[in-house]
Amino acid sequence: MANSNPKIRYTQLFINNEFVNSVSGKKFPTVNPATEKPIIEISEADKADVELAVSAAKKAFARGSEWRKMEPSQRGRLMIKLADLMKRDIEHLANLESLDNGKAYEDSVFDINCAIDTFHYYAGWADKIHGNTIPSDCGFFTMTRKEPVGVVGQIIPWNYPILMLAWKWGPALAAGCTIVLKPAEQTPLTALEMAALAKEAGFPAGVINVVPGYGPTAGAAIAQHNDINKVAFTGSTEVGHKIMEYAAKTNLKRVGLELGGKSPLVVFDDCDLDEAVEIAHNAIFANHGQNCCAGSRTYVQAGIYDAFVKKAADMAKARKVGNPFVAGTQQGPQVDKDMFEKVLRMIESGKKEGATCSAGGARFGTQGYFVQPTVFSNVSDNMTIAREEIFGPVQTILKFNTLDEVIDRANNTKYGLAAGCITKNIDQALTFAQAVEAGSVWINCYDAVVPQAPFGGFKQSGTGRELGEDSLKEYIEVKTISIKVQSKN
Ligand code: TXE
Repeated sequence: MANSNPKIRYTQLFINNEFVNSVSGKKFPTVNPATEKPIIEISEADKADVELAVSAAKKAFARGSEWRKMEPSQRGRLMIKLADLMKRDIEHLANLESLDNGKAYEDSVFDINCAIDTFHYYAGWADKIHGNTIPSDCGFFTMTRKEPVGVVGQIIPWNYPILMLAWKWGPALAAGCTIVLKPAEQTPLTALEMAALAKEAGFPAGVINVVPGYGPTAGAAIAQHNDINKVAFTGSTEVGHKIMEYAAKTNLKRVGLELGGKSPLVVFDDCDLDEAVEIAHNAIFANHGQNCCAGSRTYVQAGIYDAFVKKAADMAKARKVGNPFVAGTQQGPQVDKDMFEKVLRMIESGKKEGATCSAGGARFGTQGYFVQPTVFSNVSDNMTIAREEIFGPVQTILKFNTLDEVIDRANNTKYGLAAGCITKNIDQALTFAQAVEAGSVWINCYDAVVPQAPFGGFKQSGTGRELGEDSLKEYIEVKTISIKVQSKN
């Protein structure tokens, strides 16, 4: 049941299966975005704590360790156990998530169920990661072995705290890696709770370590650490550039990046208008617009443009904004003051640059980081709101005439995370799907993200893939073993 005052059990770092204070003794507050008030103080990790976490993870990965000797199927069973514990505690986890992040309680429950599905999916992989025997030249018997990359660093954002954790832990644990995870400073509560559940599930000490703290200190220490063999990062494109640089300047660790987007959703005039308006609405307003693959450029064909704008504005005006713990709330606050102010700045730029504000356009209420669901029409491609990631509840609706034209315009961005189109014409849909530069393309739907299918970006939306078999590859080294044979047969 929704409860805006859940008991917070863990506020310290989690290293080697123990909750400990940070070396410096420093703490930082985590803030409730619905009230702007601090919730509690959390131990703040920096370089010295990352050092301890990495040595615990290294020890847990050492040859002969309990984790290295564990049967692969048992790794899978531990993940199933973790998923079972999440199910047991789903209400508590959802309350912590909503308190810390501001998303509606029901949305937190949905995210946690997706996280559980992710663990189930990767649990099934644990004993199915195997190499090949290869018919090789020159009289060798050749085989490949797939081995975990070792200690991995994982830096996650605040928009889907538990879900991003599951996307990172799932493939890493299935592959047999050990983990140092830094949650976002805005939302550390559920990562610490998940650490406790991992211990209860039976993961050996050091396999999972959680170090809440800030990006330039704890995050950078992870990305620069010479004993971390891979870093997986989800966050801004700006910090993505830094992560690559840190890796380049230290040990050339493998880098997986899932970054920003400005994803086009194209609505053709043969669509069912009401259905299209609803898909486009959810594509941008879900999670308050704080979604890397949000459909943040809605391209609508000229013939239906005016009717679409009217319905989209009506739907935005009807969206229920408010207390995340009240049933029926669709939109809570933006995650923090910085994001709130960024969204309001972007709204002002839309007005200044000449777009028509068809709904919303201001703060919602007087307390908490709430923003009115906002719709801009008559948007052109060169406006700031059409080029930059807003990461807020702001729909920008652009007009187009032809398929060729809209493909060019959709691709005219540094990003390439996702794209969508709504049409009854299969040729049109497939032409668009093949031509658009994006890691995921959704036809007559949006946000169809499932554990089984890869997710990730073209261009500056990232490198590598999460979810599906592709994500596993990011946590695996392939070793080729060749044996000289006496005679070929
Ligand atoms: O991201 P940051 P912020 C986009 C979105 C948003 C903007 C800024 O447009 O408005 O980014 O958000 C850690 N070394 N996305 O400031 O800073 C940080 O502590 C190592 C898209 O929150 O990238 C946190 O854990 N780590 C996105 C994580 O990086 C560093 C989700 C994300 O924070 C670091 C979030 C450093 N130097 C924002 N600096 C998506 N792809 O879903 C920060 N961090």
